[in-house]
Amino acid sequence: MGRTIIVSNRLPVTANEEGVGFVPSVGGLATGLASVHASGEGRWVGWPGIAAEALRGKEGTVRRNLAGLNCVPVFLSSRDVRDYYGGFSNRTIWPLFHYFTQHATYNRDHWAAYRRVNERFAAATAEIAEPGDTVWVQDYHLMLVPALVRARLPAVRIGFFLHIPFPSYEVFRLLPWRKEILEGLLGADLVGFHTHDYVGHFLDAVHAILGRGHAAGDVEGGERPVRAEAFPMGIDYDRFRRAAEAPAVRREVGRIRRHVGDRKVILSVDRLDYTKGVLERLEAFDLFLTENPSWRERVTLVLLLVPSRTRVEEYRDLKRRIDERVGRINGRHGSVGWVPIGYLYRSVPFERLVALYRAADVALVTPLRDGMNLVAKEYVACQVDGDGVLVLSEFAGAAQELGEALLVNPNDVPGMARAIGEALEMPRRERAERMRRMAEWVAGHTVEEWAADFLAELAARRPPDRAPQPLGGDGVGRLDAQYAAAEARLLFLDYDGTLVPFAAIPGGAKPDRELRGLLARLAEDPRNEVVIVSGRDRDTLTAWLGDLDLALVAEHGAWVRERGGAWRATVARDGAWKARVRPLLDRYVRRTPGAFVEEKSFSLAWHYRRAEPYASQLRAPELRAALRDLAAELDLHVLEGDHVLEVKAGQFHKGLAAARWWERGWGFVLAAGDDRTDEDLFASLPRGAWTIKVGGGPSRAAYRLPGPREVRALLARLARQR
Ligand code: GDG
Repeated sequence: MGRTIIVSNRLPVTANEEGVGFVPSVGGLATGLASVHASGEGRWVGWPGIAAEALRGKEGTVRRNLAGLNCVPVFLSSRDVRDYYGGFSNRTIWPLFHYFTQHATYNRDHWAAYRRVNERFAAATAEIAEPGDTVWVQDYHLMLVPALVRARLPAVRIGFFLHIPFPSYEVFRLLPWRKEILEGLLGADLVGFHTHDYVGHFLDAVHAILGRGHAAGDVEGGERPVRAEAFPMGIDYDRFRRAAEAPAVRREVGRIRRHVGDRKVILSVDRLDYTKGVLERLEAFDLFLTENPSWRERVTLVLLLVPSRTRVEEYRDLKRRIDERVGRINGRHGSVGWVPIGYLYRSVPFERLVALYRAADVALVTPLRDGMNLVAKEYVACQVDGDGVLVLSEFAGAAQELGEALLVNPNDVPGMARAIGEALEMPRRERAERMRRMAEWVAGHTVEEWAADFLAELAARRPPDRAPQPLGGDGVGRLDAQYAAAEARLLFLDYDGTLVPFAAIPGGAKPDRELRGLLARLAEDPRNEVVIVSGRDRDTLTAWLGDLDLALVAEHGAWVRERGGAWRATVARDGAWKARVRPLLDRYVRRTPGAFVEEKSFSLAWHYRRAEPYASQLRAPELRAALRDLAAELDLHVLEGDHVLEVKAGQFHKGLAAARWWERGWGFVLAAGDDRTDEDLFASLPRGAWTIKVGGGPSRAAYRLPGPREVRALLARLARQR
């Protein structure tokens, strides 16, 4: 196995201005990935946390010193930091992905900086990555990096993990650069999120915006398979557990306890951010005290807020409002001997944080939106006495794992006030039972396992070299040579998506002059047999191509017209089944705006290319399921093509239809097609045939061409050879 290269906005260490000293960053990510990074030859690519201007002339020293820690710096100027980090990352993506659309700005300069900086991260990564290495990109600052690295190193394994929520399609689509962001992410082999909801939202967006569906989390189409999956991040459970039991922390807990006397302690810990729901939380505490005067003087809320993004207007404004509200609550409810809210606006050392966790009777973790929220898990890990109650927002990713918490809707202030009361008055046995279950979960799903699971899934991804190879260079030379040398050549060409691009309605894909000329020239050569193998009906093929000297296969092999011959059916005709199926398809047409039914002699096709992607994404699987029983009863086959479900009776497919040409010996056989029905054709061909998948997605074909334009270019070259 190769090395693992982690790529994140920040390195796990921060440089000082001399570029010689480094302070470790202690966030959850740094600890979680420490084991990955420490093991063997790994590298970590990121920003050393200090603007390039301050390090001018010392870059070499920084680079060398960081190399000793297996770290590779990406230097960012203060302008880069302002526009890429403070700008696009934190004023566009952060608010939008947390559903704060009112705070999101759409600034083109910020976007340009984001692209530029993502390019730089990709270049730095590509410079050190080798075939066999695994690249693991972290978080919303670097969403373009997977595709940018892929463009430079097609064979490397790339993973991406998003630490914040992925919003629903209706919110994501507000982003002017939504397409670029998705394409950036799809450069990865595996895209990870904290919860299944986020995975679902991401797949919805990929389908609606890029038109690429998915089967059980595997995104369809594209050059390589891409998988989206949930990997809920955990914490370093043992580290918190050990710290909570350490003598120094015990002493600190004793001091806190002595200080608050027999009052209950409610704890709240966040980075100061509008997503955290601090104002609503304060309002709930206020209401709780108003409605429950008996609790006055008997409870203290410790509000720990870590300063963050202090230069951004919204954050300064929020800080002012929190200060005011804390003052108001303390003024209104407090007494000479009791301050309801102990307010700390700073960061505290790790041991002190752990002591606060352990001392707290209740943790109030009520963000309006949070990707995961590690504070909730850390609180659980620190309850070494098996006591304590967690009140948790249902909008934190953690809520999906910690179902024994008291779950609240942070917008429902009275509901939160009630939950505070419930938490304070919960019987000891119930508290212990709930905490025991949560602790078991947190202990069993640590951050180390999170990283290991993600990397194991990434390693299990199908190696890209088993997919069709791009047809170019050497391949083209051999193909041309074999064609030139062959006395008898057989060419199977699918029509829609292969020779012409898809049209919104089936009638819109008529062959143009260039195509007809091209086919005529190929057919003219006495050594060639050209067969158009299509899903279309006979009449259309006759009208469009009937005058050329071609063989035609219609309706996926149900009809064959040899050169100069007449149409002949390959299966017996019995249309009785249609009367049963048609009403079902019609019902789904009425329920799916834009969908329509095409009737062919042996089949009925339900097309949804023009349908609203969101609706068809719901309806197509529903219809497929509804057809299943009917198909079993009437002995029908349901085929899935590109944006079409087709029902047919009898056994016929493109591969069976092609068999009639095998009697003759051929020196050159080529088949090109773009959808699933062409896979039957590819599978039926003898070894040595040139099979070409047109467009993205997995295929049995040996080669791949991007689209109809490239197919035509290939055919034109062959036609010129004579
Ligand atoms: C993202 C997502 C997701 C806090 N105050 C102090 C302190 N902390 C530590 C906590 C905890 C971390 O900061 C905060 O973790 P969160 O999970 O709440 O949020 P972020 O890491 O900022 O952000 C989030 C996470 O990524 C992981 O994927 O859960 O949803 O937004 O570890 O302990 N640490 C110390 N002093 C403090 O005052 N020492």
